Amino acid sequence: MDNLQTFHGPNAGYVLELYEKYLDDPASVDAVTRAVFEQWAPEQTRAIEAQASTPAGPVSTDRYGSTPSQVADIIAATALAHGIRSRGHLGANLDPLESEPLGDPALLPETYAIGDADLAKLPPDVVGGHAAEGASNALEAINALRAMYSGSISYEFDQVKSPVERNWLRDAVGLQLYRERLNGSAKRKLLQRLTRVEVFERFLQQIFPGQKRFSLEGIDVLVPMLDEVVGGAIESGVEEVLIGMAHRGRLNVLAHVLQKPYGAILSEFMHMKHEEGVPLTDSFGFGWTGDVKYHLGAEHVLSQDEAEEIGLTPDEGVAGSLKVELAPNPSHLEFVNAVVDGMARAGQETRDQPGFPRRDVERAIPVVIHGDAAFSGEGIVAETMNLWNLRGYGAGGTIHIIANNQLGFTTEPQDGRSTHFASDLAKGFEIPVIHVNADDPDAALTAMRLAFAYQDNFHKDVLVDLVGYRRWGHNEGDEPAFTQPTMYEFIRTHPTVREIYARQLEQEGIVASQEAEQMVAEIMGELEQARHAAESGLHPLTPEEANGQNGHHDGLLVPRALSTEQLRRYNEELLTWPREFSPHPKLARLLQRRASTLGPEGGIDWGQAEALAYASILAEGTPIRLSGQDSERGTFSHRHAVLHDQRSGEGYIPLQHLPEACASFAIYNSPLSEVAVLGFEYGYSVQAPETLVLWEAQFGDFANVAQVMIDLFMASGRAKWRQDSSLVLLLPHGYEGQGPDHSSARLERYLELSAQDNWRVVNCSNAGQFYHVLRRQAANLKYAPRPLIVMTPKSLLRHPLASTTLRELSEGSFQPVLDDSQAGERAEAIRRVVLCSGKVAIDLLASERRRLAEDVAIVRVEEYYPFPEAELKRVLAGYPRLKEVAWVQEEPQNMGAWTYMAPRLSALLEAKIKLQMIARPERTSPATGFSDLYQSEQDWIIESALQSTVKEYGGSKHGR
Ligand SMILES: Cc1ncc(C[n+]2csc(CCOP(=O)(O)OP(=O)(O)O)c2C)c(N)n1
Repeated sequence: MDNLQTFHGPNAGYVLELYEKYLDDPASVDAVTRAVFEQWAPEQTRAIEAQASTPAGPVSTDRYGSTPSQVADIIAATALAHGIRSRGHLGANLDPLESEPLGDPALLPETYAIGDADLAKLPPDVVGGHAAEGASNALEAINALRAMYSGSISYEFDQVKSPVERNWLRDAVGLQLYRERLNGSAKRKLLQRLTRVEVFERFLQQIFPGQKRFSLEGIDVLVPMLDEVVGGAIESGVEEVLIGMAHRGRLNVLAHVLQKPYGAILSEFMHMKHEEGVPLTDSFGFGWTGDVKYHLGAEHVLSQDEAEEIGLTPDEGVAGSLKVELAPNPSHLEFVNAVVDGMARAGQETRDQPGFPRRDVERAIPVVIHGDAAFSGEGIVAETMNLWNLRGYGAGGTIHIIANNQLGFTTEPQDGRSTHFASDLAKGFEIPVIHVNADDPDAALTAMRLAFAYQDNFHKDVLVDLVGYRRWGHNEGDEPAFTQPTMYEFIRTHPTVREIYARQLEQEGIVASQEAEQMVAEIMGELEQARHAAESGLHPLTPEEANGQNGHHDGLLVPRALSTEQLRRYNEELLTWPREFSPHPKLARLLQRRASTLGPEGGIDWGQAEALAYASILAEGTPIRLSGQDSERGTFSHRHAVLHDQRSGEGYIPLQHLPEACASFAIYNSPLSEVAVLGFEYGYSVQAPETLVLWEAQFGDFANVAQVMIDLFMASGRAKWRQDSSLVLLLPHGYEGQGPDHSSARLERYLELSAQDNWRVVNCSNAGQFYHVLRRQAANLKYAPRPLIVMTPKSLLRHPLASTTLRELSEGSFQPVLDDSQAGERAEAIRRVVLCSGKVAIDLLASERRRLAEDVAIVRVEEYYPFPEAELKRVLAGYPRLKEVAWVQEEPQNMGAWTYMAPRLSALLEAKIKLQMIARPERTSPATGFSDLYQSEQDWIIESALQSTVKEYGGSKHGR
């Protein structure tokens, strides 16, 4: 077989693969190939094996031409077919702007030294699959294959690790399972839909020229694609579709997918005529300042008529069964992704039984629409995609759509990403990718159907890269030709997808020549009517808006007190595990210490108080979800919520086995991410308002990696979008000489964001206070939902002065201010009150110098926000001869609570009382990296606080 020389590297590999298949089962290859292999001798196989190990190189046509053979042609045709199946996307016609695809030698017949004439002589079976069906030769089959894999739709599946899924995907494409042949009426409906999308944008452009609307035009087909998801969801019995998307096309999605009335959108535009961002009135008191219209969310329960409009037949459309929700989001691109996944996860879980929540992934599906520039550029995208297969964070398969208009504001892909496709990042997460040309509505709907079916079958993430263009500038006030002149020259004369589709339907005789224009006129008329209606009335204020209370209450509900017997029972149950279960003996001993702390002498530490709080909350029917890095054990080895059997490694979670518990307890070690995890937990808490959701930072300062979630969702979501969350942040905080980055949880960040009753910020100085604040949070989930920010301790976790007693847990309640219990009888003698919080308070209380400082009282501010004005006044009034109040903090002056406390204390203190401040000097870094400097600073703080006159900072030999 001379012609074997023509096979190099991969080509020879194919021969072997086929030959091996043949040896295994002769029937597994087609008849022609089988006939050839039947004549092969073993030495020919060896020759091929030798060739398979040599590098691939171009095959000389001469050489090939001089040694044509049936085998060579079969192998070449098979290899070409394989090339098209696996690399077709590189040659696909994906760009409505008609750029050349990247191309690849694997797609070219000449790479395999075969021509059309040779292919035409071969049977179609050599190409195989669905492409071969109905073809009369291999050339026709190859052409059919090209249309399938390199047409206006193409696929990347090789990154999918599961062979079952890969085969499913290949079959779905090969057998064209999701390419529906639409009948005439379905095509008309689709044209009607595309007309709505386009006319809506055109109308806004006409009436409000230059106003930002972030038009969808160029990727209009996104709306019918979302219809496809909604239709699929109804058919699959999904209860909720949760959508996250940025500005692009949002108004269109609001109008047509969320069914927000045209009139409501138009009146928002009219209002914005005056001044963007100014709310209807500025007197909203406790928390409603609004957001621009393209950030707002919406909810909609689909009606029967709407189901029919998107093509569902009456018997399919189960009216009222599906809620579609668009999450509100800030300008900050892509951050909503994690929030939406968290919402979907919450929607899938039932939490009214002990143990982990029960999950039904069919109940809610997340759909996230990305920008092409943002998808590649923003790290939150990768962090969120990493969640999909994690026990605690999987959202049951997110459907991703890249609304790929090939520009990011003015930046072109070659400046915006290092990879060829906008979607390439997803491949690292084993997510199948479908690329599709946005000017081909049939292909776009096929892509969406396939994506939905994959999600529905496997409950894993899937991505559609919808390649289109942007008809206008980034926003409508922009001139795109400043920066992309040639692109926009092309776009100017490029027909819209509606026009393209209308022409196609006219040619097919499905619509008459004037009908498409008639559709335009009708929808224009509808919009015109909506405009008149909107002009005649502005939004009325709701009573909540009008009275400015917006969910604000002057006090919070106080949780029910628990008897000591009840708490003892919980304690006992938490220290019980199955007889055959054996945790680490040292840990078992450590935990059993918790049995000895219930007497009057106390000793209940942080971990124990926390566990008792959770037990009591679960017994009251409130579910709990706690996550964070290493939170199961606790970074400081203090929680041990999950025990591990020393033989099997199996986990046991006592809080899931409490006999009294009547709600779920979920606890997860999170991946090493702050922003995605915190966003996820925020979303979860929004969607599961009855659940106490807690996120714990490893050290408090790492929370600034998630600053976007804190600023734009937690702190202001309620004021902008009326989005309620009761998410709790546990932020380890305190100066213990560990250097700049493990000391401060940057309390100042939370305090500067505190306003309009947006959340609660506490720094508890003992375990009892922590227990009570958790219980207070749980008791107010419905009545006054607000996030809770807790500075949590490290060394105080086990400090005797920070421990509590059973009686305190049973009889006490959370105190925003703790007076000095030892100063009561010396009240007349007190000249100075030291105000402080958290760990420094314990340092002061524990100091030797305290005995000498007889005229000093140490008062702890346990709650910063809401500012405990009345409590502070009451406590200070107990010291009638007070001369000065010193605010003491470990943080530098420009950090910590000082800048928050100073004006508030000044306003509260009588003029004759001096306000002092004791803190480290202003610094750029929260703490020193030198332990001796740390210690001398700390000594200076304690020493200065516990004497009557505050010395200038200078206690350190290192100086300022
Ligand atoms: C985190 C963040 N950085 C910067 C911006 C400013 N910005 C708004 S839109 C935009 C371009 C986005 O491009 P792309 O993701 O492709 O979406 P498109 O607007 O093209 O639909 C930029 C840079 C932003 N909104 N968010």
